Amino acid sequence: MVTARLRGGTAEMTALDIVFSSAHGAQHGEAELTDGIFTPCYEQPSRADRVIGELRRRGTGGVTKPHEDGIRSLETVHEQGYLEFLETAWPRWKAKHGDRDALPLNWRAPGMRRDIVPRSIDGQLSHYSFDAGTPITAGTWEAALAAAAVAASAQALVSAGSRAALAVSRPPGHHAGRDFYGGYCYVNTAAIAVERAREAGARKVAVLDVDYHHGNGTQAVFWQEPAVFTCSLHADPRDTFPFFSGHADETADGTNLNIPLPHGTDWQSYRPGLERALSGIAGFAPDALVVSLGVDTWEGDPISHFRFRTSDYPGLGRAIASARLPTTFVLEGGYGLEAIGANVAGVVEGFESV
Ligand code: OKP
Ligand code: ZN
Repeated sequence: MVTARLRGGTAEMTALDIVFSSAHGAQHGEAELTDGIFTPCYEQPSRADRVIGELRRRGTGGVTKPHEDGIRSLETVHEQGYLEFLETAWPRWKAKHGDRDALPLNWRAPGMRRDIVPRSIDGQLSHYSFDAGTPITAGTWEAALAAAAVAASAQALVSAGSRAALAVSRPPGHHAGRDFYGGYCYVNTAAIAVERAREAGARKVAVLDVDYHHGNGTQAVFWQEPAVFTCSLHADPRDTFPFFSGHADETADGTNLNIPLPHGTDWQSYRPGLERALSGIAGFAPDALVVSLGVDTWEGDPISHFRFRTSDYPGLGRAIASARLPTTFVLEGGYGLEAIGANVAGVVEGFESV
């Protein structure tokens, strides 16, 4: 099949490889702090269940369970001390405060110490997090392990010769850094895919982040890594979370490209930025592409302000396919439950149609 593609053949259609684990459901947070009140978590199990349900209904691809090891995959990206914190945070919190989700209550001000990790679980939550929207629950570690394994497995299939794969992973990952969590993200699944591709021999890898929010975690993970080009289109951080990252002048000596866009951006006004991103990627000449696929750009998304229609997503997939690279899609955001499945399916089906 790879040969047919290199010849430009169209006769053989390879079905998309989809990787999914029902263990994502272990992460089921109760509430996040939003707009001054505790609101039910937008990042909830039905998101991935809707996506996999729609993909199965359409027959978009073959669905497999992860075959890679979660811990080993996590260790390629995250600091050991951070992973130890993440694994033990829930039992330590529960022993101290009881059976309710763990949320931080304060963060350091500029100039305060960051070289000494607090001893108490409360201090450690503050030390390793950057928002109050990302609860650590009884199932966070299990779900994070599964998400890592799903992302690594999707990449392993692509590295073994598949044209493309989709990691239906949850919780999302692009806000998580080597040693911090926030923005509904605990472990950086896209970064794990990048490292898996490099292990398999890719010399240069590009990340294209099309989630509505800036992928600050992914940018931070690879900031000092010239073999990985990171690129994100997102709502201008002057207006939107994560607020302190995602500006156009963050270039990392040419290996990072940020394209901030105004609220109200629709598919037509998004396209020139996407073309810039794709030329940036082409100029870097990577061996593989990882796409942080958030569909919170949808017009009905409850926490976002772009105006993509469901019928626009196949065009996004076709544009990504024009990069002509082995491609691993990793699920990020998208909180409009009624459309998340159709929007994700639209992207990967558009990609497959090219
Ligand atoms: C995660 B991903 C809503 C506040 C939301 C956190 C957003 C995290 C998005 N009022 N704050 O990039 O989709
Ligand atoms: Zn997002």
